[in-house]
Amino acid sequence: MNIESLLQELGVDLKAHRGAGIVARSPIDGEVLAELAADSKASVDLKMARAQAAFQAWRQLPAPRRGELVRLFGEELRRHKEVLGQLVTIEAGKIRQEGLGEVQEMIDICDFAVGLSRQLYGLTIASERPGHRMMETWHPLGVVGVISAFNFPVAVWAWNAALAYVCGNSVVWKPSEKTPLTALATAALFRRAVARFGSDAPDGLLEVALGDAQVGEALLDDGRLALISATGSTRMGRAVAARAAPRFLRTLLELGGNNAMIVAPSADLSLALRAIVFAAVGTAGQRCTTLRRLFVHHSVYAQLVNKVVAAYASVRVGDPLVEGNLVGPLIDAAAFKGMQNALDQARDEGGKVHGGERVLAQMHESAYYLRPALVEMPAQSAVMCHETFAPILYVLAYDQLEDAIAQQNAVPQGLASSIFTTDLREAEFFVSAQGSDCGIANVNIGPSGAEIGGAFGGEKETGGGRESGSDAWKAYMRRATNTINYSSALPLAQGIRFDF
Ligand code: UN1
Repeated sequence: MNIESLLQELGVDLKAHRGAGIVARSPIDGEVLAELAADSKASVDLKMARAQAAFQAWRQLPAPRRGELVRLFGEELRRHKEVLGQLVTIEAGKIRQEGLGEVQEMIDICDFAVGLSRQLYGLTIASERPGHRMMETWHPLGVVGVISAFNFPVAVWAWNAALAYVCGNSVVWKPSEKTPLTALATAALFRRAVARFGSDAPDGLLEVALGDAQVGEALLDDGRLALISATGSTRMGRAVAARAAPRFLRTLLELGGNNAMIVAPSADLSLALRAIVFAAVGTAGQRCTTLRRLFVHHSVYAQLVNKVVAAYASVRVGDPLVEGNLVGPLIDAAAFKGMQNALDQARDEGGKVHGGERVLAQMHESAYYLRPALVEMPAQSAVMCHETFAPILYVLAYDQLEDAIAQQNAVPQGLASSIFTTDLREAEFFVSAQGSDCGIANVNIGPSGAEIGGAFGGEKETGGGRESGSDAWKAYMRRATNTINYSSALPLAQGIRFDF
């Protein structure tokens, strides 16, 4: 199916978006998919105005009614799962299974948010004063800005948007300039849901602003923005946080990861092998949760590493639209260069590299397919402390679990981690306060592929934000503490007397 008919099926009128500034390419073959108009400061201003007006109307609707819009949007996603999933594959390069999984993740968060629309609970709190009651009320926040990354071009936006909508907010979305088409398609499906919802849905609930960092800056500098939720590199997050700080703009940051797995002597090695390969080479190593560092107990090191080397050599690399291929292309030439530089540095630091070479280059001159790389390292050196967004897995042997955990934690990032062990003491130690310092700490599954029901995010340079499940919704609302006096006296708290 060609791109125009795919987009048409999803309700995108490409003609309306054609212009200069953004070039959408498919990493599958490097070909241009569309040239699109980028937003300007002036158009961002208009979109912010529409979103602000939408917020003022939307916040007046009861939350369960707002949930109905998210329910309808979830229906549109279910109906278009195949097509949108295919577009994700074409634009981001992830294999079909993962493209479909991404849309399923959107559907899941919609379901979650619909239920949540009846559960935006506050507390009642015992007052120390007679005839008084204290309570918390959660109110809609305002216009929520979402900056999303190419690697999960639509699911991570959906985590934010589905919650933002039931919480009574409007959304302005700046997708990655590498994946504008999936954003336009998602917005078109959202418009269909709005049309079915009825006239109480205001215009401007979702505004998409296309462009590079300047568009992000225009968003951040707009006083009407109430929250910026940004996913991407630590470098990007630093720039966002610095720009947000002077006016105390709320931020929700989901930044770099440098995720690890520990394989203990008692581990089920066949499970560990499957988890390693999915977590390290899935999405061609371009998930924020991708497994990047593997610590294997020396007693099982040779056995496990040989199996991983064999799996890496046989895993099928190629066109992500073709069933059976498990590793698609890297997003672009810069990602390829980044990977080669990291491998060179790893060699300089004493690493033994298996794989990592470019393949299919004659067939696709401007696309970057690679055999995933496994690098045996003598120690955790500088290269291992950086996140390289590519399929490189560094492996180290360890003796003591405490040492392995200390090394796992000794990087600036703190997103995802896991341990493979059948020893209860080791498993519990790993998830204890003395164990993993990450926002995600798993036992006997890999660090990637989280479900939406848990809070997602990490510590340290990962930015500290939590998105998707659990009580992440609180980031999208403002809390008011109300103290209500139903007595006919005015006692002061802390026993203070103030008589006049
Ligand atoms: C991301 O890479 O930004 O846990 C998100 C996972 C996915 C989400 C990844 N559910 O791997």
